[in-house]
Amino acid sequence: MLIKNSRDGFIHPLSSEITAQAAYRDRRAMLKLLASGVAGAAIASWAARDALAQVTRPGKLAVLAGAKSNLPGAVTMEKVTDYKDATSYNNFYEFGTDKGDPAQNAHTLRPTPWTVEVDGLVKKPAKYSLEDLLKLSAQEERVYRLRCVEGWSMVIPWVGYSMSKLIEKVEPLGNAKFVEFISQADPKTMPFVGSRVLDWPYVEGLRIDEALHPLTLLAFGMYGEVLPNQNGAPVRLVVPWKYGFKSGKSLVRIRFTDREPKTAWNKAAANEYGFYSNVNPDVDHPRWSQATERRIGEDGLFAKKRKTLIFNGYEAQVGQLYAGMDLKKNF
Ligand SMILES: Nc1nc2c(c(=O)[nH]1)N[C@H]1C(S)=C(S)[C@@H](COP(=O)(O)O)O[C@H]1N2
Ligand SMILES: [Mo]
Repeated sequence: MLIKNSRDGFIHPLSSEITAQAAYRDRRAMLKLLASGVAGAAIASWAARDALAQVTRPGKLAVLAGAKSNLPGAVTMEKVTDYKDATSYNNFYEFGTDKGDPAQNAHTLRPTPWTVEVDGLVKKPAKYSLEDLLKLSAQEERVYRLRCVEGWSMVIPWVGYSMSKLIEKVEPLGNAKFVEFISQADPKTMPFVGSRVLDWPYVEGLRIDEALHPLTLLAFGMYGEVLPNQNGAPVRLVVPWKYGFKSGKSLVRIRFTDREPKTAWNKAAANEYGFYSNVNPDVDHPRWSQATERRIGEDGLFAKKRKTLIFNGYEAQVGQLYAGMDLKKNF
């Protein structure tokens, strides 16, 4: 159900009614979705995945099926990173700063129930339940490279749809120039929220044309399954031509603004993490080179480092967004 803001004249359902009937309705909604086979994709709600597991595949998570994307650049032929590596080597500072911390600690994240508030400079602000977001558009699988600013990369088959689908729904106003992506910051379920590494919540931002670019993915799953908690369940962004930190996890709010958002990493160290943060082998991080990268899973003794590509290899798709800009100044 789409819970619209009451200022639009829509009324919030009683919260007691939501909690009392949540389990039943989620299950029913999920079964309906599965039966309707939305765009050929089986979509499971998080709330109901245990129920689904019992019904269809004992012991396994519900499968988030997605047809392979036809979007130019959205699927690479490179070897996909092992699931184990992609789910045990993570950055998710809300759960600790070591690469193994999120896999250890993120079991306390509560991806259900979940709502994402979309507001700011839009004609139709709304709170979307996870189920509504899942229904908004057909899911597709996109195999993207993701390049971390720290010098490593992975190749991950994400499942989701273009962020532009959601943007079109809320109808941004003419003066909306930027989009702010705000992650959940719940000290009860996220043990490192409150630590002083970052100013919480984790905030990221894009220019609106970057957010509208079809490659910008709103992701709900990976490897054909719902997102594991440590990878940003239940919904995150994936912006494949930018350093990994631009891809905010566990999003709860998406806000349209007329000013460049103050992002968490830019606030922490403006000289190290610019607003754009496009992958660029020619602009070194002040403390290390960005010319090469290590592909996770290939880090044996004789593993060659790979050359980092401008825009992470997506220049043909996104280069024109930055025509005429000095990429060394706007790093
Ligand atoms: N909320 C939140 N989102 C985040 C981060 C984080 O610490 N908190 N880390 C970012 C960084 S630095 C990277 S490289 C990617 C890692 O995503 P992955 O663990 O799914 O590979 O998530 C990004 N999104
Ligand atoms: Mo990163």
